[in-house]
Amino acid sequence: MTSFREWLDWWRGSPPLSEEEFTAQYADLIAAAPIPTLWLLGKTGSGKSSVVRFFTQADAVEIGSGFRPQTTCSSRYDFPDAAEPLVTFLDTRGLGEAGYDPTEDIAKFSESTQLILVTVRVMDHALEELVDQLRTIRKSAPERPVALLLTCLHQAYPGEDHPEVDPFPVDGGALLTELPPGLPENLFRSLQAQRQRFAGLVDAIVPIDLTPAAEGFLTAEFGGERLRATVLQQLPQAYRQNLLQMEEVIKDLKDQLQRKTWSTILAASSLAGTAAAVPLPWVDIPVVMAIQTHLAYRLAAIYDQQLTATTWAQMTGAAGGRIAIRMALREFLKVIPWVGMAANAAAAFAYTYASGMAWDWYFTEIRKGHVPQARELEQVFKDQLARGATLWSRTAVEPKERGK
Ligand SMILES: Nc1nc2c(ncn2[C@@H]2O[C@H](COP(=O)(O)OP(=O)(O)O)[C@@H](O)[C@H]2O)c(=O)[nH]1
Ligand SMILES: [Mg+2]
Repeated sequence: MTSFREWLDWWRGSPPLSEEEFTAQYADLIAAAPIPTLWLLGKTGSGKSSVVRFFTQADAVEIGSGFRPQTTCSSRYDFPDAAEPLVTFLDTRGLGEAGYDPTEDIAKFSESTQLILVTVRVMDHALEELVDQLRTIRKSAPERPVALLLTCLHQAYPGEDHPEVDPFPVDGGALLTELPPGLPENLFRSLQAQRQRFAGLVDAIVPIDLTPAAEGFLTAEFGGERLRATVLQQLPQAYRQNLLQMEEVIKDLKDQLQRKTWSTILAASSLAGTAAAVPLPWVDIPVVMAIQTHLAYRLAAIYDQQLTATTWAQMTGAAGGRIAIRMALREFLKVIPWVGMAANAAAAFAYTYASGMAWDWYFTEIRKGHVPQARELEQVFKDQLARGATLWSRTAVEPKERGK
């Protein structure tokens, strides 16, 4: 199955999976997918939830209710949801508090986390226990990167705004070996002390101030770009793609409902890409079709709409017909320089993305009282197919790196 054209033909003609087959393959697929898992360690109030909010734009209530307990001191938050996450955060609140023993968490999370983010208020120097626990955790997996986030910078210059020009580097591997000149005295001394305290235990140091807009600072996400750059640089290559796609597609979305549906579409597309890219003994391409079907039902549920036989027929006409396939070929040959499995992954991603976005558009129009025509639907599908293909080629790692 090397030729892209062959693959598309076969994909279109393959029989659908039974629900049991799907459930079984799906579990393997989720396990194989490069879904980044960030382990947040820090005292209560040090900014862990603020980091989750920064990356997901989910509101405090959504984040609060989304956490699910895992161990005595840790819980996890899957975005956009636990069934098909794009990114997962582990929150370990016990650190720095008497009696926390990291052994249980090390055993449970060592295999499944690719990056540790330690959150510390820059002016907090009661950190002996935290440092001890981090040392133990670091020893358990020395190759897993650790970034130290120094939060609440403004506490070093109370009553003042952040400097107009951010004095710290955006470089995601910075260890602040040279502090920029002209810092407020308090901040300078605290940064120096933190740097010494965590020397050898962290791979990057990131000064940030993620502030609720209501607090009135000029820059609400001071150092946000630095945080993003650090996470992207420190994560293993294969795990970056979801975060890059989130940045392109949902970062600036104001509409909460659309943020929910678009991230659900991204998660499904990403899984479809994995299904085509990672050779798993018994996960096969029909699972991609099943992912698309399930996605349609999930979107319908979010929009509180019914999926009728008529809407199915309309959508299949727009997304599954000869024209769509020809369009797909043309679009992919333009933007996808890869062949074989890598091209198949791109196709599975873009195809799922386009069908999800077409459904999303359909439900949105229905809500507005407009019943979409087949031609309109076809146009939306075509546009989104091109968008999906571009999105993939801009964010995918080199094929040889995938699955590492
Ligand atoms: N100004 C400012 N407030 C912060 C920062 N980090 C956290 N906070 C605030 O401190 C409180 C606790 O933060 P949270 O993220 O919930 O900490 P967690 O307990 O570690 O999850 C919240 O009111 C946040 O808005 C920061 O960098 N700057
Ligand atoms: Mg929290």
